[in-house]
Amino acid sequence: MVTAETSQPVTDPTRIGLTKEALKQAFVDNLFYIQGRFRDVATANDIYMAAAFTVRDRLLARWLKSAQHFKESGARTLCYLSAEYLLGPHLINNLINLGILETAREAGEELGLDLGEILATEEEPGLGNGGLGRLAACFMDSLATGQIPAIGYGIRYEFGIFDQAIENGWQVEKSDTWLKNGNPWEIPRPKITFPVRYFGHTEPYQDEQGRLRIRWIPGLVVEGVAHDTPILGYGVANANLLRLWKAQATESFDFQAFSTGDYYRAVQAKIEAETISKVLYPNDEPAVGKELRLKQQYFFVSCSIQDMVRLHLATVGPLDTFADKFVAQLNDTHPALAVAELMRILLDEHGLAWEPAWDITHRTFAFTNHTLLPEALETWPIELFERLLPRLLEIIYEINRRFLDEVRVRYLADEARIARLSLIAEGETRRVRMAHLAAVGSFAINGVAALHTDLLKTTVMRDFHELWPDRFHNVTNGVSPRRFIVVSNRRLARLLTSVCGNEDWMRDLTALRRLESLAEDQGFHEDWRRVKLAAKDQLARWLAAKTGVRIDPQTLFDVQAKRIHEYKRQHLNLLHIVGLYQRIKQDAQFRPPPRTFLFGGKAAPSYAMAKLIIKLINAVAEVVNGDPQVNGHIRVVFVPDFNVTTGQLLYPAADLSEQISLAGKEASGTGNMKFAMNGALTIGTLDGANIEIRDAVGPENFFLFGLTEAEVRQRQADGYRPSDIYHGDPELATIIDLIDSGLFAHGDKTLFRPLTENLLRHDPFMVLADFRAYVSCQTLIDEVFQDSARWTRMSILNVARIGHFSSDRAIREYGERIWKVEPVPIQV
Ligand code: 26V
Repeated sequence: MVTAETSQPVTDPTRIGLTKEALKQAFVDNLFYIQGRFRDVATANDIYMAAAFTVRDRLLARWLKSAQHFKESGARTLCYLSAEYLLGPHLINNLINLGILETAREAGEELGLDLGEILATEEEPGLGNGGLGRLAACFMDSLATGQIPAIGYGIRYEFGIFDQAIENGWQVEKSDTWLKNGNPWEIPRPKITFPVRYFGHTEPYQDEQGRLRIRWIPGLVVEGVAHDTPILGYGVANANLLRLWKAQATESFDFQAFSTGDYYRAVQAKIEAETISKVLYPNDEPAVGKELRLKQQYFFVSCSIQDMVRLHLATVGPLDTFADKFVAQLNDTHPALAVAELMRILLDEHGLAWEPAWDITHRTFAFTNHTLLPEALETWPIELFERLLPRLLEIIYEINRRFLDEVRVRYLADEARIARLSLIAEGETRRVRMAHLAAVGSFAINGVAALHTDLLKTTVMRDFHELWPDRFHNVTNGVSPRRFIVVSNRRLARLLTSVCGNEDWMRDLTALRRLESLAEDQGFHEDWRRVKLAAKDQLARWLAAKTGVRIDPQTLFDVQAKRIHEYKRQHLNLLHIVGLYQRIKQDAQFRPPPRTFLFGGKAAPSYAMAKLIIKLINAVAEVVNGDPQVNGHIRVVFVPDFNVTTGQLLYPAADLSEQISLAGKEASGTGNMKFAMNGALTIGTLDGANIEIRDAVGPENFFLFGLTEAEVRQRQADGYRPSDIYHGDPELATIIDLIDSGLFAHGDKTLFRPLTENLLRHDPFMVLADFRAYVSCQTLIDEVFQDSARWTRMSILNVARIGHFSSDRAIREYGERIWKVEPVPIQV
């Protein structure tokens, strides 16, 4: 083996060996030389760190070799620009990708260590909110596995997504301190830093050739320092780079203040700089007035684009070939400033003229939209923009001027259309529309599921679609089968491998089609049920240890785990539960199969309604679980702190997956895929990727209910009156009245009023309109669940036909249709 930097062979088996003996020796060495500990005094964290360094050593040669080979091959590199990466624990994933999980377990045993305990010590890097951030992590996994040269760029948040605790039924946010024990996976690169400017003003000047140029005199300069993490592919030697930027004060800035004796000013500047990468913002909170958030966006985008330009100049050379060497994907609008930043660097720093600079920029970027919710579309007040990023705003104005000229000629001065397309929204406060900046600056625009892309074309991006129909694509999301089957569900993975005869399904999930031939096999049914029961049992044991709550693995596990949001309709699920509770108490004949309802998910800290929904789930749980009359029939549990780690326990244990958003609201959903991959059946609406999942697994293996997106539009156009539904459905009325009665609030009749009143008066997500269909569908589910052979067959067929929803497929589609990148295999 040869490293890139010295070209000297690395042969030391304690650094690279994959045998049990080599792993043991490496662990002992690392515990001593890196952690500085003897075994008998080593803490759990010391042991975890020594194990992590042992694995990291084995990544390094692959990583450096990949970098060297990519450089030599001149292959096109994909840069994924994302404000979020919700990676989940590294150690287990890397052990699996290296193919040494069992060897490591044995090595641990011989050293008297339990690998399970070591794995449980890792604090997951929660550098994302939910779907969008986890998608970025799945994509990094699939890029490396697909051998595509790639760099993921983002922010090294010191505090990731908050940890959720439940106190008295309410969500309480605790700060996430994932770095407190050190992060063995990252390598800081103090020499790879870039300055990022803020505030100040711009001024024109003439360069040596007599051309007019613009100079930005900043009011604040902050430095971004690269922190690199290797991302190894599964079963290949390719390892890609995840480069996250940490903000620090520039040295010169400190110096200036010190030399005038102004110590506090220097410290202040340091704090201000470091604040930029301090904390992850909840992405599902409107961005109003969040200056720090715009600072963060520009911070990581500027460092990343400067880094790409540096890499290009150092390897390939002239900037006119930049877009041949790099293609950059904008993960939503958070990195949309990259369009203006690349223009700035080409114009101001490299003296290019506008047209060639725009040509390069436009060939570099592609843009993914992840939501249609109008309140989620990012815009920034001009006033803030102008103050914080004066040069960027000038460039955006010029992009807009040229763009609108094009529109004016094309549509013969259609002023209304020009106003709709403009990068600047006029109004009381003028604002920059980030989605428009991303769209104008990109050669491709995509949605994340078929329905979502169609809606994108006909609603929020309609004018852009009319202008440039060929730029629009759909790439339906996918999830990593390594993370969501192999890591999460070892028993299922073993069963799948025994059926397939090998592990190839782990990188070609469509190979699971083979399972179809066993869908009726009674012996196989037993194996299948045993795997599911074991996962349910594991969740039950974990939950009991963690929260003291006991659940029965023999009951139907009905799970809704995702961010809490009204459009996702956790409260529709609750109405069904309250209805069941009421009927079980009042009708001794009514005894559906016992169910355990499990919820998991975080609410944005300032989203009062979502927090009230969490409170109601816990309040219903308290009454239902405490009522001996319904014990043994239904149980309700809120699983605290839903994240990648707890998700890994929930997905395998679910019998039923709740995907019940209002049609047209969930762009794709990816939890729907994770559950189905683990053999859960879905109850779902025709929303997001549910539609494609249902087509793939077969409509007979999917529990469909609810209005279609077209019906939703029609009902709303007709004037939707939720109170009519309440008055026309006595069972529903009883349920809502029960919530209002104080039963779930120790007599307080007002606590849940904001929720019930909203449902009766506005019901923006049409919970009441879909209630009856949902309950009927749940009744059908009770029936089918009692026919265990039927349920098992449906479950097997879901897994057999879910292959399309692997992120490997999604990455292949991006690579072929959008990025035009080729695999570059690395040999160990
Ligand atoms: C942002 C906001 C901001 C204002 C308040 C409401 C709201 C709601 C959601 C969001 C998140 C937008 C970005 C996002 O995470 N989208 C998710 O992306 C996933 C990956 O493509 C996709 O599966 C989910 O359906 C989509 O919600």
